[in-house]
Amino acid sequence: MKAQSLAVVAASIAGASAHAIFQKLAVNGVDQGTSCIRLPQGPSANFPVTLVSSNDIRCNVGGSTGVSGVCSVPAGSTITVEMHPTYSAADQSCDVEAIGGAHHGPVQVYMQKVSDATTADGSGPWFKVYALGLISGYNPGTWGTDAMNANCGKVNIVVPSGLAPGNYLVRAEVIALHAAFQPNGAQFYITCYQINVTGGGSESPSGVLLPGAYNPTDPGIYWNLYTSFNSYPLPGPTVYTGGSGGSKTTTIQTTVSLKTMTTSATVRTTTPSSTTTKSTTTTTKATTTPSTTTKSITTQSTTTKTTTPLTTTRSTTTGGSGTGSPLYGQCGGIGWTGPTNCAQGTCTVSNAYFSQCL
Ligand SMILES: *[C@@H]1O[C@H](CO)[C@@H](O)[C@H](O)[C@H]1NC(C)=O
Ligand SMILES: [Cu+2]
Repeated sequence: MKAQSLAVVAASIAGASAHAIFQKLAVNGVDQGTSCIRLPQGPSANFPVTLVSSNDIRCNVGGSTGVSGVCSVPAGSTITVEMHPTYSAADQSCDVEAIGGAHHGPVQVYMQKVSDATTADGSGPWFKVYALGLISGYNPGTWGTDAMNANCGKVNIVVPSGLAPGNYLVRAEVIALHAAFQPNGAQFYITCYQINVTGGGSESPSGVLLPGAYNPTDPGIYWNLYTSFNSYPLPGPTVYTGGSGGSKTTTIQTTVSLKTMTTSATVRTTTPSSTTTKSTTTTTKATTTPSTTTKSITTQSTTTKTTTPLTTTRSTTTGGSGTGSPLYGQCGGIGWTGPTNCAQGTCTVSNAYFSQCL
C-alpha cells in the first residue's frame, strides 16, 4: 500500500514527455522510411492504450486504417523496430531515452498473416516472434525497455525463416508497468507495420486474437513493479520458434547504465469495443540469476523455454535456417536469439546489444 501511494505520487509529477512511439523500421540494417508504418497521429500520438478490451490494443488508436506502403522483408532476415518519445529529430537522438519516465516493462513483437497489409484491420490471429521481459532485479528491476533504451530505441527481431510468404502485419509493443499495480494501469505502446515476406517456406503459426489474449487481471498486466520478484510472466503466447518446435536456451548478458528517470501517468481514454473474445494465455517461465556486480551494473540471466515435448534439443538458433545471418543482418547481442554466425561477412560487435555481419 505504501509503495502504491508513493508510486501514485511519483506518477503524477511529470508530464507526458515520457510517453513514446515505435516509429521506424529497418530490414537487415537498411532503413525503410515510414511509408509502411501505421504511425500514430495527432497530439496524443505517443499516448498509451490502457484498455485491453479495446480494438485499439491491436494497432493503437487509428491503427486499424492502413497506409499505402508495404515493406519487403526476406524470410529469415532481421528487422529492427525503433522507439522514441516523439517524432522530433531531437527526441530521436540516442541521448534521449527511447521510453523514459521509469516506464519499465516487456517489449514484445507479434505478426499476423493477412491478405493485404494495406487494408488489414488486425482482427486475425497474432503470433509472437519476440519477447524480452524481466532481465534481472526487482523494484523495479531491469527490463526489456531498459535494454531497448540502451540500444538507442532499437529492437532486433528475426523473421522466422520458414514463414509462408505474403503480406503480414507486424505489431511492436511495449507494456509499461509503472502504474500496473492497479487494473487497467498497464500502458501499451503499440505500432503496426505492413510487410511482405518473400522467400520462406510454408509455416503458418497459430495465433491469438486481440482483443482477447490479454485480460486486465493477467498476472503480467496487473503487476506491481515496486516490490520484490524473481520472475515475470509475459502476457500472451510463447514466442514462435519455428515449425519443428523444440527447446530454446538463451543466455543474456546485460550491462545497463542507470539514468535518472521521471514518471508520467498521463493516459488517453479509449472506448472499449463491445465484443471481447477470450482465449488461452500461456505464460513463459523465466529464471533470473544475478551474477557479479561491478562498477557498471552487470547481470547475467539464463532463460530456458520448452515449447513442445522433445526428443531432440535445439539451442541458440531460433527460426533460423542454420546458414547464418545475411550481410548486414544481426548475429549477436543481448536478447538476441537468432543466428550467431554469418552466411556472408564477419560477425562484428557494434555494441552490447547488436552485432552485425559486415
Ligand atoms: C510480395 O512479394 C511477392 C513475391 O516476391 C510479389 O510477387 C508480390 O507482388 C509482393 N506483394 C506486395 C504487396 O508487395
Ligand atoms: Cu508515458
